[in-house]
Amino acid sequence: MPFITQGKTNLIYILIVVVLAVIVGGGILGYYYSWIKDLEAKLAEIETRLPVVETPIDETANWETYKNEEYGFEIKYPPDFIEQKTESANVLLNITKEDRGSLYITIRVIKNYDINDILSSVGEVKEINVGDHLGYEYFYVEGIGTSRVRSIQLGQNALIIEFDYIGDGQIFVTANDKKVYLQAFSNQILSTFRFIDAVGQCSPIDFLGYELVKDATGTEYEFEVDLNNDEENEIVRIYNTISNDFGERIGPNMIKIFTEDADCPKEIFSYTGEGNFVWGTQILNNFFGDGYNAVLIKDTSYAMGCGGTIHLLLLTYKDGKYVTINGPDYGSFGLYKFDGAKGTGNKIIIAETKWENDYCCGCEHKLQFIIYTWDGRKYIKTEAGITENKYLDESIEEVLKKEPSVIDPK
Ligand SMILES: [Ca+2]
Repeated sequence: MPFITQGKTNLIYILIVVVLAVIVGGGILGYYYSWIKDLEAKLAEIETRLPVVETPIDETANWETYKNEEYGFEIKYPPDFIEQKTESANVLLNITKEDRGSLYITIRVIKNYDINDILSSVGEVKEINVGDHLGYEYFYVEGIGTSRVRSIQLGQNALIIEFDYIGDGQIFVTANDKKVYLQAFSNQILSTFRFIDAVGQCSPIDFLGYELVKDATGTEYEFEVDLNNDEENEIVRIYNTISNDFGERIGPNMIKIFTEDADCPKEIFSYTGEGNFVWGTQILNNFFGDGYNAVLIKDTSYAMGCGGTIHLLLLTYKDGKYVTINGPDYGSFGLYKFDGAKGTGNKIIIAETKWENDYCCGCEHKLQFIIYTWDGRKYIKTEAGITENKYLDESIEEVLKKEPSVIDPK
């Protein structure tokens, strides 16, 4: 076979192969591109179906924050509200602004709140829950005003958040129109309400290793008394340590004052005494004549032999704070009497058992009288007389009736 003919034939073959390759390759490429396009189209379709995620704008971000540490909450409100003067001590916040009428926001505390008291004057009341606190919500209409009220129980008291809209009916014709407007406006503000440090606010009332002192009848030493004269009771609880295996109470007594709030008591005072046993307590009205009440705590320590020493400890409120005041000590066979003229606590008469080589528990003895006078800061001790006669079961009043001169200073 001549070489040239062979060469021509080969060229034709090569051309055919190249043309075929282009056709086939182009087809594959074409198919590939169309597949990619199809895929892109499908992706685009999926993308359009996905929801658009945008960072929400916090409209309340630059609002004013009202924070109340006493009741432990905060709430935000738009900055164009202006504060109003208020006469009532119960009002915590009172702000207003003009917007298609007058808008008012008032936050106040109502002591001993009972929702039943307002049921007759409002329509439907809805029970709600705000941060684990029971609450109520209702609307009411009065003249050209429409109000939304949310109350939140704080123990016996309630925090009241009230929104009032006052408009003349030009913009909102019906009461319901006003209600809808007021609801939208107040919802946003109410959504910013929160209790601050709700856990830290409430104090425990039980303490490891301690129990409430009980008297002989099993009554626990827990008193309601208004010590700081704010017309609200505090709870005074007196604890002693739990007895050990030998029936002894080793640690000292503990006195604590809590705010009167069954749901969330707050500890406001704590004192750890010297004695480890409490003989008795008593509430004393206007004890120093300064208008403040006091609680007497007779505490003692275990003693060997014939009785122990009783210490008169007084819990009261002075110079803006709760304080304990040390009164006199006396032997447990002794007697005492609060005898001040203006405020019984200004003078304390003590009658001590006078031992005269006749040491005997439960026997008659003469009594040594001692007068303690309050000087405004502490008790000043003055020794008085010794009785002529011996006594055992008589009260201090009976002894003084028989021997009145015994309290004359020596
Ligand atoms: Ca009080």
